[in-house]
Amino acid sequence: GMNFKGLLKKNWLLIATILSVLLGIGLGFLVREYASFSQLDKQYFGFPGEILMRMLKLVILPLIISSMITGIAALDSEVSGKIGLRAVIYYFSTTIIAVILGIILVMTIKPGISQTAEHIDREGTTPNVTTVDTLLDLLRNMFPENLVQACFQQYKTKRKELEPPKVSINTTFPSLINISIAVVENITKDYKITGSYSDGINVLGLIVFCVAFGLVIGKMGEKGRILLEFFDALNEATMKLVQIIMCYMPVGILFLIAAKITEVEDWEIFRKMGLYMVTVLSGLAVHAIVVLPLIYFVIVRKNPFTFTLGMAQALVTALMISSSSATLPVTFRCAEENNHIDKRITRFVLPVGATINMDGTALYEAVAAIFIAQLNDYELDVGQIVTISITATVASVGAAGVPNAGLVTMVIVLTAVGLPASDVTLIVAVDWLLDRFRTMINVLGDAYGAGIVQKLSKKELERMDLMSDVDVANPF
Ligand code: DAS
Repeated sequence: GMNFKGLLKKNWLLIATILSVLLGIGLGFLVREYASFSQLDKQYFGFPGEILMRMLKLVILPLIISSMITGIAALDSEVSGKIGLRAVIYYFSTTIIAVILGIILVMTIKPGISQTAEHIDREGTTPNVTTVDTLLDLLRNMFPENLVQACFQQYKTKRKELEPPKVSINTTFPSLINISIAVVENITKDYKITGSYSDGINVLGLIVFCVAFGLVIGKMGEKGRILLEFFDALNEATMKLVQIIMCYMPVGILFLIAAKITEVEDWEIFRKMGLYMVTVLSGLAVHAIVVLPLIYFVIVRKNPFTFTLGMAQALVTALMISSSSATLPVTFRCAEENNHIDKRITRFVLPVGATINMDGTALYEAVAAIFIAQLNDYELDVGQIVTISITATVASVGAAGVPNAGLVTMVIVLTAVGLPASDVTLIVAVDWLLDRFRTMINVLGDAYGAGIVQKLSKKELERMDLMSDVDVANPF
């Protein structure tokens, strides 16, 4: 239950956060107009915001580990399998709906047709990775070879361009052997695949490990209890820490947004890219206001907008910091405290969702790819549109919950239909803005998922409550 004081405090925080956004925008424009800042001073200006980001990122690791392990161990494996399956079905179907919605909108609005490509700067290169590379990396990251390393690095395939080899075929007597050598060399000539690690928590690997670990602990009986108690205490302590960090949030957000506004260099780009942004934003809006609430209403039979309102603090946070991973602590609090979702559900559905369920990103990737095709006067056939749907889904699963991740995985979608990967540069300029909104929808999708999976799993949860001699929501 929630007392009045708690309710007041939460609303106070939300009001303070929204006020800090408005103040930040005001301050940003004031500083822009009246202060002459050098590049270096700008960095100092954003410093309080940087501290907020650091604190949020700091708690991700203990939060994911403690919530996943206790969440899984508290469910018996048959039930957790069912809940997991329901979650995955929800993630997948809503992502596909988002992609289809995006495709319909971009094909109707046609933002890329009225513009001409000369307006846009086409410089720059992007890393050369294929769909297969990304899929394999996804699997590799699910099975980290080093658990400690997984806490700060993830595996990423890089391709290094090589000098084209000199293929010499004896043209007078081309034997089968030297023709096949030439073919093999031709296929492998351009790039050397180099495995490497890059910064960023390997959330997927940690999740896989925690699920397995939680299952094992749940089966261990008395001995497992010690570990369970430890992780449960860790979870509670981390959430207390989150509560403290959230008090600092209005200050951090004020400076984050103010600093961002002083940094924007080219407002003109917004006029140029206006229709494209309208397409993405209206798609995200329809998904958030119509699609998700409708699914929720049909299944849960409760007011979806009360649910969305309950997530407000998490949504504002996502909008401001454009990272679903870093928003996770706030998502947890809103889902559990305001929307009263069972901890056994949130502990599982939210961390996994923050990593693989990105409706906003999927919608954005589909729209952006077709927008780029339109800019290039490139006619897409049905097969290519299907390819875009599939790769946009893969790209959204593969994107980490960090700022601008979707822009990087965009390369997969473009190369899959033969569009130049370097065209990502066309949409870079406005990504800092679109990233915020798609992250907000990513977070909202995770929260709705928790609400829906809870409803679908009502029977199992009740049965567990009855059957168990201990209180399962709090097994200690
Ligand atoms: N901003 C990322 C997120 O946290 C994903 C993206 O870049 O699309 O959701």
